[in-house]
Amino acid sequence: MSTPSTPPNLDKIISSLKAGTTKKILILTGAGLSTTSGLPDFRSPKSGLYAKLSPLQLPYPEALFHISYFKHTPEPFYAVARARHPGNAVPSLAHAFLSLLERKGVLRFVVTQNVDGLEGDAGVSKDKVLNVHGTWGTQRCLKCRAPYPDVKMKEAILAGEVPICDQDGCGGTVKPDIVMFGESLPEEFEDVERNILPEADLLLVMGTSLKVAPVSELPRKVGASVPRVLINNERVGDFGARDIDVLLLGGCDDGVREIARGLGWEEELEALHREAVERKEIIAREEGWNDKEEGPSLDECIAKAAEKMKMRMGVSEGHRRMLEGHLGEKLRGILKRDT
Ligand code: CNA
Repeated sequence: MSTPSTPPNLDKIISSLKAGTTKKILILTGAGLSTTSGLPDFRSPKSGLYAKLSPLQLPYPEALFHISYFKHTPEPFYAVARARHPGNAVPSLAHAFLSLLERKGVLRFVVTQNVDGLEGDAGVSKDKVLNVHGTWGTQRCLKCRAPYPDVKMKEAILAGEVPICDQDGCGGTVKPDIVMFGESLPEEFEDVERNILPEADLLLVMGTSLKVAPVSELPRKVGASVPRVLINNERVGDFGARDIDVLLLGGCDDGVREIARGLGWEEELEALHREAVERKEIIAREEGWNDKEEGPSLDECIAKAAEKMKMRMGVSEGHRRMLEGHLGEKLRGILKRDT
């Protein structure tokens, strides 16, 4: 961590937690929470997904997750799905920290932009979490909206193939229930803004670049007297603009360990983490997700997909320009999920 000793504002927060006066923590998380679980984020300069996509010649990196692009070209999404799917990923220490806060009775709510479900795997109750960008947990046909069986979805992901609806005569593309760019957020997000955010007595933001609206606006909407803690590799949003802000710049796991240590909860946190990892490993084995060591890496998936795309679609400079023209207006400007 960049902070050699506990910052004074963090000391105050720790004292307030110990005294029982902080008891309604609202947490906002992003992809950085899961990078130590082996799932790459989007925007980290070298390891992030966007930095690796150039072989696919997408009009924009975000096109991979844009509903307009996915509707006519789902192949790249599924080609990299295996290396990004959480089936075989285990919760990080930071995920376990969310569960610990719930056990201690101080967790009001978690809003996660992640689609990996690892907070649930760590033991956080379903009613305490909003997966504001959906999850990989379920899937349905884009055309007829029929749910698609988990087993078939798993087969398609492991093969890097596009799953096709199995309803008679449909043939539509299947999409996991994640919220892509250009799709609406769940209504519950409004409920968070209206009812949960005003009650919160602490905001903890972890592992997000705060680049995706409208979730990125949450920290600004928290009352001026409410402490805001950021645990992230870099400073993001308007963190640091308020005197009472606490910035723990560094890894999420290191940040939560520092807080847990201050509270005397470190051993409990480690134990909770170990249990969550063991639990998830059993589930992953039972569900038949291959060991990651045996599966292709993200770079390999991308190289293979690029080759396939070239062969199947004759991707050329001209084709790329045509796609750019088609999608340009939709994808330019600030990328937003619709509210
Ligand atoms: P992002 O834009 O990629 O930002 C990630 C942020 O986390 C950056 O600021 C990084 O510096 C920081 N970071 C990365 N690793 C760590 C770490 N170990 N400790 C501390 N900080 C770290 O991702 P956002 O979540 O902000 O963007 C929102 C998108 C990303 C959501 O719609 C997600 O669906 C999507 N996404 C989700 C996953 C997942 O579910 N695991 C993975 C990749 C992308």
